[in-house]
Amino acid sequence: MIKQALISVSDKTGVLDFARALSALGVNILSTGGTAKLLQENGVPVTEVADYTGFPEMLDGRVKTLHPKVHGGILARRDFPEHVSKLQEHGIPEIDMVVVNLYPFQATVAKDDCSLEDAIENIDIGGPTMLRSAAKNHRDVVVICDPSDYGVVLAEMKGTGEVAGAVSYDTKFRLAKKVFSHTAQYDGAITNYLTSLGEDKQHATRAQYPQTINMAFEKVQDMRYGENPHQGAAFYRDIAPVDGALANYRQLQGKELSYNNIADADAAWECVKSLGGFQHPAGCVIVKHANPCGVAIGADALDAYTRALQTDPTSAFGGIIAFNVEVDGRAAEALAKLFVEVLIAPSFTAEARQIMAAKQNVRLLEISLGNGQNPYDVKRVGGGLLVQAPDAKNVGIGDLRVVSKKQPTQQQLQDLMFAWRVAKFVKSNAIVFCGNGMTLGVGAGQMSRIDSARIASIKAQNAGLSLAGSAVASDAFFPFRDGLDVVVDAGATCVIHPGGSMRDQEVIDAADERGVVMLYTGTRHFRH
Ligand code: 93A
Repeated sequence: MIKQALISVSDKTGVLDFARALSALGVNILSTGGTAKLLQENGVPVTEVADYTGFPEMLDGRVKTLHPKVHGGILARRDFPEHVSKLQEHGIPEIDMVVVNLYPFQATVAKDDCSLEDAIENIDIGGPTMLRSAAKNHRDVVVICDPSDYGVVLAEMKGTGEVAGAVSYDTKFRLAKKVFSHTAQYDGAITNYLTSLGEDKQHATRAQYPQTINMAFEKVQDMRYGENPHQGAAFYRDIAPVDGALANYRQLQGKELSYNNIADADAAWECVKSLGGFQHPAGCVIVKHANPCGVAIGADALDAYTRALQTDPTSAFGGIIAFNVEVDGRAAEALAKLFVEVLIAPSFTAEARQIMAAKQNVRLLEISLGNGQNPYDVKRVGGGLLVQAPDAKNVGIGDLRVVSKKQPTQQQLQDLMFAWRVAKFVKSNAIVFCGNGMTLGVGAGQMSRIDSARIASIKAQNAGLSLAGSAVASDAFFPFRDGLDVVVDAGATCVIHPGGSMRDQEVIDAADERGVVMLYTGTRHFRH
């Protein structure tokens, strides 16, 4: 039976209704200053902790609840007679429920003008202490650190479970686990912040990469296996995934996602999200083994898909396909003819869903478009972690520099921009031939740029696509003229790459000699 609850919350969402309901169930409520005031003003009977302990809140609120009458009441084991008699000896009533959420440390340090002083004052001490006490003693104490749990707890208290008016052990255990994960994250955020401060300890000179990095993830699902069947695996997502991130997916139908599905879906989704701003509104990306094997823009989903599929219909078999526009019935009909593992789009029309329902194995993922950026891009290496800023750079027309004698036409500029955008998502060394808003040949993941160029042109040939007059992008500069000769021999008439090689002049001269257009981006897009 819950007879007494302590409520002390910074985020006051939903707390008034919850406290009112507790009070109606006969629970005695203790509260700290601000929370008590809110309850009192709204007619909920409450005792201030200061009156309860006989000690005023002191030191600007730094000491409010750190008192044996509070912690004894939370931590005493109800099944240990010595604990129970100790409480009686000192006149300490039991506290059966703790409802606390913490000073907003993360939100405080996220502000540009936050001083070290502000940050420190927002390190909650009493709150986590109560949460941890209650979570440790979860067998007898209900602990709530998240307003979204108020409803569940109330429902159990009102219901007629094992013991009428009681919260089940399973719920208490779940809430306790949540608390330790919450306080660990909170301490992690404090460590990240403090170890990012420079010599002068001022917020203004915070390093982007702190001395320690604490990152918190929560499990979405176990998977049958990892990259290969002998590897176990699970998928975890950020506690709060950024807007538009793959981890926000809503699966509408289909088998469980596999490890490789999720990895490839991410590659497809990131690529298709970057296809905005071209002359056609719809974009489609087909991914196989983490590389785009067909990318196109088009008038609508069907048009973009039809064109993307032309690049490499063989590899597209069993692929992952992403759109940046709604998938309608016409597109779904075409898609239903191909063996597809995963389809991703911001939305599917009812008609499209009906058509795909006949292919229950296809996983349908809905994710809203967004432009959130993960703060870190990480890669595990033996015994460590490589951390970098994500490759968020999207080169614009204004960043380009024409280095050849020949000037590009408008159409060439568009095609070069498109090829460059796609090349960013192709594993290095990347060579991408494009024309008219679609990929014509993709060479990926080769140790030699020349081999990537040769492969891209062979693939175009295999697909029956002509490279005559095509645009080509190379994710890094051409170190010698030989790579350029291969793409021009294949039919390219305009080339885009970062520039910056020791032999830039040799390569520019080659472009002029061959009579092709050449542009520099000044930016490289290695992807490994
Ligand atoms: O300053 S504290 O670290 N010291 C305490 O003893 C203490 N007790 C509760 N912070 C403390 N709290 C926190 O006060 C709670 O975690 C909660 O976030 C906040 C609620 O204060 P109020 O009820 O005055 O708005």
